[in-house]
Amino acid sequence: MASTLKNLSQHSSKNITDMSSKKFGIVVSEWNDEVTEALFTGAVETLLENGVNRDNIFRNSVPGSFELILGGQWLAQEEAIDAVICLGCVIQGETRHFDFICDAVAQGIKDVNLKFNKPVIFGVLTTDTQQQALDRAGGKHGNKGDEAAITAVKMLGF
Ligand code: DLZ
Repeated sequence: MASTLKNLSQHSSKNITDMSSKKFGIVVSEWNDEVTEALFTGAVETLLENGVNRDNIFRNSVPGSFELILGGQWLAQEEAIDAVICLGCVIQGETRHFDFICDAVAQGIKDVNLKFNKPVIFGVLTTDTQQQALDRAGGKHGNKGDEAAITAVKMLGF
């Protein structure tokens, strides 16, 4: 599995340019908020470590991961925002809801990237259990929020 090979917080310093004037919008899903708040903390710390000004980080919350698509679009359409980071956590339940949500969110966020021609990062954990999610939100597999933030930074250095 990918995450057993790679800690989500590891990255190279390639394509990291001056971020001091770049503006980031972060959308955070309230569903599984123990996990998503940890993703948010990791994302903000990583942005700050890479030279982003705290005043240039804008946060909005949405009820669930499905709403990350529209929330992400509302931020992406703001001309001042250079990159958007979408943070969510979908945990497998007993029904097929998981598959529909995960597919819709991945496709929806991809569409927003292309529609607004700016980075809109998929920072959504899709796990079988809450423990797997916690392991990837500041636990033994790192923090997908860090990974999402560094991805945004690197895309702006493209
Ligand atoms: C309904 C639902 C379920 C069952 N599970 C999750 C989840 O694990 N993670 C998540 O972010 N959201 C979940 N949701 C809520 C949906 O994303 C969405 O908010 C609702 O279907 C309303 O559109």
